[in-house]
Amino acid sequence: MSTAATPPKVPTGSSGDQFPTDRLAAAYRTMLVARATDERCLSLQRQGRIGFYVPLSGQEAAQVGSAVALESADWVFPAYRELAVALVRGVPLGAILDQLFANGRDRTKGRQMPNHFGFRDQNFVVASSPIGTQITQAVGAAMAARRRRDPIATIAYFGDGATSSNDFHAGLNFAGVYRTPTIFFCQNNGWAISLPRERQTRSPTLAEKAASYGFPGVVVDGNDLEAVYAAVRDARARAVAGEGPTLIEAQVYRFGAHSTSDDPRRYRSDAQVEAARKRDPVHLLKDRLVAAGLLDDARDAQWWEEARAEVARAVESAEGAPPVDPMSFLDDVFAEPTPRLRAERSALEGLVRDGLLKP
Ligand SMILES: Cc1ncc(C[n+]2csc(CCOP(=O)(O)OP(=O)(O)O)c2C)c(N)n1
Ligand SMILES: [Mg+2]
Repeated sequence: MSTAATPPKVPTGSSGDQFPTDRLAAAYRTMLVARATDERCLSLQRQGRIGFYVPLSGQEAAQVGSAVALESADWVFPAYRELAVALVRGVPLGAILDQLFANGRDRTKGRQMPNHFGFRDQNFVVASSPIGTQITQAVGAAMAARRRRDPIATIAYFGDGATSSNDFHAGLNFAGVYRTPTIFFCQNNGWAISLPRERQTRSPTLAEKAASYGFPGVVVDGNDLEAVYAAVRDARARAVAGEGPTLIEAQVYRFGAHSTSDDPRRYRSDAQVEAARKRDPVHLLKDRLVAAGLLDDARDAQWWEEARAEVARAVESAEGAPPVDPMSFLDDVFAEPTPRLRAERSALEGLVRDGLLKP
């Protein structure tokens, strides 16, 4: 196993309107860890070692830039692609791998769909698969925070496809009427699985939909970490000042498949992907760091090695961890087990005792 150093965590919040220069390197290194996790998890899934994975390559700057702009007391309502947001929130990569392997350390006890993690300690709500449901939840939580005079914001992450959901309308309308402290962060990656952005809506931009709900909508280059940060910082300041919500459309591109269950070659051309890769957010930030005298090729190679080593350590540990205890399957259903649950538990005990149910 490699003994390479662990990449540093990027500090969040408590900063000005501009991305703090002294955090650029740590933000870049978080993006490398996210990219390296994608590379590794895609092959783990193909090898049958994990069941499912949702890659985020191409969306690292949008995710890291937005998450660094938040304060730790804020609440994150993700969709299912926000792995880099979780890392910035301080979620250990190992905890994410534990969920992907559904081992005995997995905080969702192996019951949740892979890649649908949530972390209470980091105010990172469990991922939402039904498109758009997290939008209304983020608005409700923001409303509650305001009633309690909690000076926080909530942020809902969703995609271009989610702007066609019922919950998008319900959430943004309610947020506009009640001026809730909510940041609507749309990562427009051009595709909702196989449905292209131009088939989603006739609106020239997604951001301008905010106007019909009575609050600002802004378009931002989602490949530009510092631009994303500034937009979210601004939206957060408005939110906690009682000025209401903001819709941010971060324009990005999904480089890989929608998920490991998808083959994007069936609906989009290699040429389109290659064109988008010319503005790879990882390369753009590398150029920025090199220009600032903070990075050279040798150090970049070392940081990549350290990112891949962190992923390797997390995979090795998660894969080697004990499995979920089958006797936990019936926990957490009711505070007091019902007679039927008690009967099912003793049947389960019998199966485990007879070796018919192995972890
Ligand atoms: C209510 C609902 N309808 C359909 C689906 C199937 N589905 C899963 S992901 C997805 C596309 C969502 O696209 P977008 O909002 O752009 O997010 P992205 O996956 O691009 O990040 C769809 C249609 C679902 N999960 N929930
Ligand atoms: Mg999309």
